[in-house]
Amino acid sequence: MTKVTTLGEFIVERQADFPFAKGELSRLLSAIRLAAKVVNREVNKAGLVDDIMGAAGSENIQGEDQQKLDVYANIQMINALRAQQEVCGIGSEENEDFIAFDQGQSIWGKYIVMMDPLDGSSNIDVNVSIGTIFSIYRRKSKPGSVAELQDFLQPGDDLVAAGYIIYGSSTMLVFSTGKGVNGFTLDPSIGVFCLSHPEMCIPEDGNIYSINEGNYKQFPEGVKKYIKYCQEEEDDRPYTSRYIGSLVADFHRNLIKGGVYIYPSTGKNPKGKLRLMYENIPLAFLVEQAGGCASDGKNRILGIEPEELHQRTPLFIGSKNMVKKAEEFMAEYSSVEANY
Ligand code: AHM
Ligand code: MG
Repeated sequence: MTKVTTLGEFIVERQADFPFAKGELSRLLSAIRLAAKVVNREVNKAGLVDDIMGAAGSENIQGEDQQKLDVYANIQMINALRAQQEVCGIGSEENEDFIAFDQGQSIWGKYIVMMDPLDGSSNIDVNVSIGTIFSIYRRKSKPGSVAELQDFLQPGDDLVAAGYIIYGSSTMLVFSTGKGVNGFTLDPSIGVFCLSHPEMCIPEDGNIYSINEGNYKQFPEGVKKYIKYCQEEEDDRPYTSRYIGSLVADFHRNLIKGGVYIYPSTGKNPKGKLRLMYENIPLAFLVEQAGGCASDGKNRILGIEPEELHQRTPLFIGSKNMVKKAEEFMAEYSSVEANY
């Protein structure tokens, strides 16, 4: 019988790989693993429980409809991490400001966590995959004090770990601590994440492009030209168009099969729709660890110095050669004014 490695075993075995060992990061990942299972339980019965389904009647700070499960996932993640005294603060897409834990042991925590507790929330009530995205940084301020804004506004190059949980046809946790990317699938019969996708690598080339083409008229000229390039009948093209509308699910598919996901600037969202800290940086870290690329169309996502918690940037992410090709089009047509 082949030996199955559980996430718990993997974390212990790889503890020495972590940049600042001592078991802190392991405990933190264990808290995320627990929160993921709790959120997964609720996501899986979303169709059954009226109470959890549907709009909560509140909106998040970006003014979008907030679903009840978003609130639930946010609370579960915060509680699991608060209980772990390794974390001194959390930044969440669902909270306007960062949360600085200000009592007891937590002010000695050396890490901060940024998260999108439930991404793709417009897909909750139609049984389409959704996800949780997280990233972990070392705090900049002194342990023993209350976390400050500077702890949260760190560039992706300073990340120590990031990952996502995808609640799909199966539930997976994919993460990296800067030594490659590994994927674990939840075996629901025993409630354990098992290593199913060791050392994930994204193909250098792919034949999938993922973009909301409904916004076509609002795209920059470079993106329009790149889409036309994807559709040409030449060499291995036309490529296949696949767009779920759940970033984690689109990203996960492209990571495995090869492809590019693009959310560019649009007339409605001149800086793009996706959030640098909660969505773009963690996935950029994972894609680079898997051998791919992520940019805002020009600059590496991980090199961007963040200015605000809820900052948005365009995102071009996926197979190295596809992202580079899209960037070439962006550079070539950069002087053409967007024409909405
Ligand atoms: P959310 O965090 O509010 O769920 O929004 C992010 C989602 C991504 O998961 C997805 O890729 C994108 O928004 C879809 O946006 P659009 O409907 O504009 O294509
Ligand atoms: Mg999101």
